[in-house]
Amino acid sequence: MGAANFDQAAVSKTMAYFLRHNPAAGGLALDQNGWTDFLELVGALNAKFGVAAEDVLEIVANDAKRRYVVSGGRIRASQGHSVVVDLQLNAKSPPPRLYHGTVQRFLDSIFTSGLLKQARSHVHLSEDIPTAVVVAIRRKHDIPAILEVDSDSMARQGHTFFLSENGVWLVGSVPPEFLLLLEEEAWKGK
Ligand code: HQG
Repeated sequence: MGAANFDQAAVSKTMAYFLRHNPAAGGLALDQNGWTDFLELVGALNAKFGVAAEDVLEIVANDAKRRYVVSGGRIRASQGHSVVVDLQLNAKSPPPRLYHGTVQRFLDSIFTSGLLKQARSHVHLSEDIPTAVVVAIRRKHDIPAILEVDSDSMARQGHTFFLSENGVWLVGSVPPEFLLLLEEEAWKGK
């Protein structure tokens, strides 16, 4: 416990890879709702990083984005999958505006085709600008861009929104007419 003798970020990246994208790489299988046996995941991580169950639980508990849920001896990622899973989320009416962090070099394409889910199962949106800024600046070598989404009009026009267990708003796509590029003054320093 405490000062871990393994790289927590590296373990968490591998957890995300197994639980969202490639369970077979860890000798794991996800059920249709995205769950896998917690101790089997620990076994796969132990083989790679020498971690124990309590280390993995600590990573789950400390995860700033609450990416993982442990329940009934199982674990799953709350969102971000590229493999097909049914998270059994209920459709939810969104707040009037949502935000998406991206980078400038994608903007031409985004304003032509809209926001597309790319490799993931949904487009990811946040309720607040600071979260979108964090998403944008993680692409370190690019210039951040923050988009405001008119989720109010989208919902009125029949687009279905979901809220993940860890507070990420999910939607299938966002057509360009619902997007507004925010001026830097609107988000810089937030
Ligand atoms: C962009 C991380 C060109 C989109 C983050 C994004 C987030 C387009 C990229 C979470 C496009 C997809 C999700 C279009 C969308 N043309 N580019 N038409 N439509 N894009 O990683 O939202 O650490 O799949 O803007 O912090 O960046 O993994 O999505 O830049 O919360 O938990 O295509 O992933 O969280 O990239 O990130 P991603 P995202 P974790």
